[in-house]
Amino acid sequence: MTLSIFTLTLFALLMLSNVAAGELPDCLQSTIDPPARLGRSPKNVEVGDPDFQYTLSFTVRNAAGTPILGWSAADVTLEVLAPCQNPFGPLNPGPGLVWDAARLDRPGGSCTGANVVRVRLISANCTWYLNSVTSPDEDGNGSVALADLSIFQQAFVAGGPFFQGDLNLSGGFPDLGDLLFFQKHFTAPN
Ligand SMILES: [Ca+2]
Repeated sequence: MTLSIFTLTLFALLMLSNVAAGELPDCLQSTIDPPARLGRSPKNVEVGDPDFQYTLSFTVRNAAGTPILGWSAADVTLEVLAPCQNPFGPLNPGPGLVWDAARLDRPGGSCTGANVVRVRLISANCTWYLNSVTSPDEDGNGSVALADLSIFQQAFVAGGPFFQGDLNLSGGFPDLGDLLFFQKHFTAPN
């Protein structure tokens, strides 16, 4: 009987340790989407159409690449760092580890530079960096205005830089989709 209880206890402990090991976040498997660039806009909510709103999501995965559901949003932070205009942070995601349209309803601007965006998974001591920020508020003054259109237009005509021209984060050269994206933010109510 004693041996049986001991065996059961040992078995239970082994099962627990397996579950715990399976639920450890893996820094190499966890991902950010979109992976290359953060988008933000002072009109992100006012646009009112998910097709033209910036969001960012984070997926915590274990070593097997399986998403770990229900991870605490308090354990994940997003920061925009200098020299980007209007750096903010740390900013936690909402449910499902998504920085939704409201969370990214922030003054611009657009900028590039090594490691200007930092995402951290605090408990695992993991850090991810993105190297550019895109915004229809190109100049970062808090409004989407003609001065921003001028900056976008130059990137549109020149075919880059992407952080100023690829407003819809499609990853391609600036095109009519990006112009429409700008238009939506330009015309959205304040
Ligand atoms: Ca502006």
